[in-house]
Amino acid sequence: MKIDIVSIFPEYFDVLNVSLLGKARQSGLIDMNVHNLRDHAHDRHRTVDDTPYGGGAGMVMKPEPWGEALDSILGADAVASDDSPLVIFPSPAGEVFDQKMARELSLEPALVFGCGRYEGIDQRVFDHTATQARVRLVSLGDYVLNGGEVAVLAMIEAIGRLIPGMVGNPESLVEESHEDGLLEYPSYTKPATWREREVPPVLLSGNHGAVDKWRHEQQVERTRRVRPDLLPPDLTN
Ligand code: 6GU
Repeated sequence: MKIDIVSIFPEYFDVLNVSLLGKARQSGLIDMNVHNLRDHAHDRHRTVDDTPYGGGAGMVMKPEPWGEALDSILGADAVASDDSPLVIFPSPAGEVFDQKMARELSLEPALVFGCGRYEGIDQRVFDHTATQARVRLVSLGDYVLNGGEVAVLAMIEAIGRLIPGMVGNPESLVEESHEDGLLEYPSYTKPATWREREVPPVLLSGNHGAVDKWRHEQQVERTRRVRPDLLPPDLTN
């Protein structure tokens, strides 16, 4: 998978050189390039923002540096089609990111992330980019971050670990929270007693059927308690 990131803080993405994602880059599974938006601002101060038309608080990111940066990645003459790269603008005004979206995005050959700061990016950047590529605005959830960088780190971690060839044990991917729509069951390891707390006896029983049943019950109970909004209709009540 090819990943391009545009940001005024490229250092945020240095962390993607470590751990599993770092290995995926070294192995060539992920080809990632981070671009500094300021390289596309040509005034003396390399300005990327300005005051909003119509007034109001904060600053808006100017369209020209964004246009030049995205042209350099997509090609200035690119025409949007089903085969175009997918450009994701992290935004609290976007559709909410979830495991299903992470799965979809892990199948994309080319992703571009455009990280806005300040009060946002001039709307014409989204409208113009949609003529050159596929565009989605994506939010991490209902809270406000100062910019898209941290959101993109989270998205890349969620997407990257789903790319075929990424995780050592593919089973560990399906047995997690959200993959089956429920939260995950509690896990235990040795010792069997710790600070007078016992591991649930069923897990020591060797009865795999009983273990599976117990784990599923735990998933349903936990989901009902913490995230009732996730419960499928047949498990509601
Ligand atoms: Cl994707 N961006 C920003 N700036 N804030 C957010 C977000 C994204 N998702 C939740 N809050």
